[in-house]
Amino acid sequence: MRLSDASTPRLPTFVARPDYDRHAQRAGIVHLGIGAFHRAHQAVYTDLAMAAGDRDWAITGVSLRSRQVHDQLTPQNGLYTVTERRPGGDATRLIGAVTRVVVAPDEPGRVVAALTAPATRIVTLTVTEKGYAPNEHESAAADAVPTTIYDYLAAAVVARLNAGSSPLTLISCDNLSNNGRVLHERLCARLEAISPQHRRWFEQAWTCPSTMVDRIVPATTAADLNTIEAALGQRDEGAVITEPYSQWVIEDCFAGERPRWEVAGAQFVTDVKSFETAKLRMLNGAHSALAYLGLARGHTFVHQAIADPQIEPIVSRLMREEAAPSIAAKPDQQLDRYADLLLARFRNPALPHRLLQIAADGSQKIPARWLSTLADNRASGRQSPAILSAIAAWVAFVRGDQHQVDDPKASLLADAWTRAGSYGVVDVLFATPELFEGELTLTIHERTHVRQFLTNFL
Ligand code: CS2
Repeated sequence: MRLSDASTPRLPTFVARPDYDRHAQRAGIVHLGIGAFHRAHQAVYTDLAMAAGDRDWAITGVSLRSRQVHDQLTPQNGLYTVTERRPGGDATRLIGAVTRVVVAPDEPGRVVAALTAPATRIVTLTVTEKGYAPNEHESAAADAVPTTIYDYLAAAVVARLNAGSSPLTLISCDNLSNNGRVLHERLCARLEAISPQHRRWFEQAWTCPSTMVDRIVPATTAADLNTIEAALGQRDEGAVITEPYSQWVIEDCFAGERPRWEVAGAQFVTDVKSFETAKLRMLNGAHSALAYLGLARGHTFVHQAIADPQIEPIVSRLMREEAAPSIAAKPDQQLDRYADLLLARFRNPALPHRLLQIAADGSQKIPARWLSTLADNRASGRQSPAILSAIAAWVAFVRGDQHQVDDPKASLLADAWTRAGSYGVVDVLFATPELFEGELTLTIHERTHVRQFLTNFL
């Protein structure tokens, strides 16, 4: 039996479920990039806000590329379960907030219609770091078929102003520093090329709060789906598995109404910067280091890599002695305690998290995770040997002889190896602006260190 509206009465009683009339809710949110992370994070907050009495915040999920989530959720009327893995046992909740999934390349017009609908007040995005790459053709005709987030959002600005509809709040939920500002600036540039009048309205009335999002969500495996099916007595093709921990810190600047996400623990603050920098540099910085150091030493999962006595001290140092001193922490932000909490989360053996999943898209991730920490430390005269060693593990990884390199710059990286070999590759990657620019390149001294560390990984 497949999970659906009709099957929910037969779910076991341990499954918590929405008690609002989900099909009576209008869609107030359009989400771009409906992957596992959104389903285990923002959709849960919205579901809990509606369970607490908020209305008309159903989510229209948009897949910008593949049909997979559509095919998983549509036969299930948008329903899916979230299972929190705890050492002491699982907790499962049925999520009712997603009522529709649209595949953008198949039906771009429906995506624009959802963004333009008067009931829509918020757009959330999880499109990964590479999803924010600026449009290569800023001057693309306004009536061309949309493909990027900027195409869709610009079309929404134009259509909403022309229809006299309300402005929207656009919330980036990706691991980018200043995610709201990046989105705002790049969308402004796109709009300017279309029409200065629409750009002005966007700047005056729409908002792009910056956010810090945190929850570890490993990709669901076929074995996970079978385990969940055995527990539920029903097949849930859209199931997601995550940790109990969840955090969402949102800059409090909304263009209009919002759900009371605080009922589910979201924090609204005037400035997310210190939360965001701590999360990117400590959690994500440690994660990427675990990925490349761990894969180099033959591990598969995060909890195995953090248990390796050759790796744990490097990761611990990276968090406590390299990242933490670079963060302008708030008085009540205890970064040492934060590092302890992160180590405990990484050690959770109930949630196997593949290092290869984290290793993907390194060229897009390491600027915010390592290179800006390194630049700040350099400017303050602090050494960053743990980061330099992690960089060496990344350089070895992108050679691609042990694992497939899943990265938008994979061919440029492979090329650098072919052209320069193990002696010159560090210079090609870190001394020319092809990949990383400005202060994100490395000094001669730092490159020498990386080259020395690299010999350990070859
Ligand atoms: C991970 C993140 O895949 C990755 O790059 O570092 O997805 C990480 O699990 C989340 O940011 C945790 O909030």
